[in-house]
Amino acid sequence: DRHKVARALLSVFDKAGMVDLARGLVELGVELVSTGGSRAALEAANLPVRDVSELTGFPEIMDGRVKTLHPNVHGGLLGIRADPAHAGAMETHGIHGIDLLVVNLYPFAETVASGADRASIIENIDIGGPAMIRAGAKNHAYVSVLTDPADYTAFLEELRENGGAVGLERRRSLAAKAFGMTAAYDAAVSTWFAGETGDAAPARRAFAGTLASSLRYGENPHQSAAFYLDGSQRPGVATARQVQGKELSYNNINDTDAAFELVAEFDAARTAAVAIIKHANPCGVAEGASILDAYERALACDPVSAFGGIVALNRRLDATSAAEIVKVFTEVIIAPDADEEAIALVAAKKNLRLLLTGGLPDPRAAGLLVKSVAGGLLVQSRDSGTVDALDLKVVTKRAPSEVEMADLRFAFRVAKHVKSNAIVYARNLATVGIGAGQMSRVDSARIAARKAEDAARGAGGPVLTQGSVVASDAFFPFADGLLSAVAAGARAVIQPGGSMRDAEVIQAADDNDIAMVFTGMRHFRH
Ligand code: 93A
Repeated sequence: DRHKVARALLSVFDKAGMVDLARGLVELGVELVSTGGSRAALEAANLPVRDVSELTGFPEIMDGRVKTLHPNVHGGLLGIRADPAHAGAMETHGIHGIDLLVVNLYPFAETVASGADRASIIENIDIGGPAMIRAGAKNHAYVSVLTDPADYTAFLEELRENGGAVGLERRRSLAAKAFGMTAAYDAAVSTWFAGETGDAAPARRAFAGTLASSLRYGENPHQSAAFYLDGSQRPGVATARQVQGKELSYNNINDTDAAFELVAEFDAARTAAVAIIKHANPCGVAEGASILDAYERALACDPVSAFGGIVALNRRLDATSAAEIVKVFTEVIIAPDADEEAIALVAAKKNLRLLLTGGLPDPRAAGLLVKSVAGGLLVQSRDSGTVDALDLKVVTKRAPSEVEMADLRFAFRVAKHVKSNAIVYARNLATVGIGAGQMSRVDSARIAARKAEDAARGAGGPVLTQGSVVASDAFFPFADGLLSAVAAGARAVIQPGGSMRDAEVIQAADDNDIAMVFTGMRHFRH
């Protein structure tokens, strides 16, 4: 099952290790063929090499878009030497077999990551490289395909030990690696396109991603887990710099993402905002005059749940805020940036992770969300709806006051990031009670109100739902959910509307002098 390597085609973007490999091949009597840049590098090292144009009888054209896409190359890679018809075709057309292919591709993901323009990104979609890699890997019965410079040394060693021949086992494992590489490459291209268009349908196979890290375990210790990058470079937990602290766990990553996407809903130029997250749901969110002010008000919503939580900021972490945050046991702090003094304060808590993202993700940006179900993947565009873009309609006799309106917008912004059914009470641009993930909306309303009572008891202060506003992520199917909010003391309501019983719900609001606005947009989240 050994196959002698007589001729090699080298066409690499990343030239690392190529000259050493080529020198070893020449010493073993292998003939080298190569494309423009690779050939120049080999010639500069004084190695004998023929240009691929000699093989094809065709120059590189269209700025290199067509250089190896030719039957003399692909016939040489795909021909079954032992098949008389294939061998005859090679003879007739003067096609010489290629036994070794050394290729690595145009750096597509790196070009996207560098922030390059569309034209450069498109130009860095390698076509000829993957075509050759797939051809050679398919014909691994004869062809060895090297796609990773890390494999060069061991490959040369095997050749040297076997008189210039390579075994089937290695050819097969190189083929497996090659197809994995081209699959991941095309997944990155597809993910980029889908991210641009926000259209989920073409992306059904787009989620190979690039392995960022193997995690110690998954949601539970008996589950294995890994973290992949999707190449979008969206600022957040995947691309953040971890300044300090323990390794992030699966749950940390999930919760930190929820926290940062929520806080990114608040334009940092307009206001400071802080979100505290537990089990992917917020237990306190507030805007504030400063990060410190926002943090203190967010914490007041549910200080019991905030223990062991994740804190996300929409602005730079300053020293005074850091000093307050570290007083409460916190798993992760994520912020666009941090002062040196703040970093020093966090350093006192060795395990606390500090993540700096360099910026906020755009809440309106297109992108995809993926979730697996038995036997399938569910893919959808991200919920990029924001309350700012909505046409809010007052549906009650009483219109909300200006202060109520600001609180309603705030509450609806938060409700988008609370698992359904979501009920959010807010007052003075801070949450005062959050009900999440219940099977009935009335239960979410009751839980939110009860949490506000608990917080009031803990603080020895008034129950803050009195005179608050309330947001619901979806319409109230019956008046009972609204009446429960009224009972808790809410004075204004924001909800999508659209229930069969809207009239009944509006009537209940009017009977209680409640101001209500419809958004026309639902924010389910599961
Ligand atoms: O532009 S391509 O898609 N068209 C081709 O025919 C082709 N053949 C090889 N890109 C092509 N390649 C790629 O060129 C290889 O995958 C490799 O990354 C690069 C090597 O070019 P050079 O040797 O000129 O530096």
